Amino acid sequence: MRVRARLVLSKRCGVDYTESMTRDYLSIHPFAASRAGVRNGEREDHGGEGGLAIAPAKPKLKRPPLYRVILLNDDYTPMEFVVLVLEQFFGMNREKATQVMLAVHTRGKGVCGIYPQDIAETKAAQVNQSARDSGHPLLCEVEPSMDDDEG
Ligand code: TYC
Repeated sequence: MRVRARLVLSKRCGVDYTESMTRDYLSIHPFAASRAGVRNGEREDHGGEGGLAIAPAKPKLKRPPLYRVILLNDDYTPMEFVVLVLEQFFGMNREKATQVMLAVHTRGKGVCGIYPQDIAETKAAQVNQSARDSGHPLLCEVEPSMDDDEG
């Protein structure tokens, strides 16, 4: 990722100097950058010893693979309970929760949300536990989604 960084050498350093640079982000004190020969985003080769070796920072962030949380239909769980579950665990308002519940009711299954794996599994487990606690057979499961970068 390219980051626009700004180096400001303070008056305490004896220089009142502002330089705008476009370069890979380096977490480095301006003074060290100056000593390392970093100017205008480029490394000046001073040769010999005493220079500070600086490797460009590599972007480390990768988006996690995503998983669908799937709600399954059954003949016994009350519609109102399913709506409440969708509101409680998936942040849906009543209108959206009712739409999703009816889609699951008519099609047999439906997607409640898409999340990183740990969040998806936690939500499915919360739904299943809540249904068990209330004596309903409602089931929720998780499946890999093709909607991410790896898909
Ligand atoms: N089919 C259920 C009924 O008629 C309602 C229902 C909807 C159950 C969605 C589960 O995931 C579900 N009472």
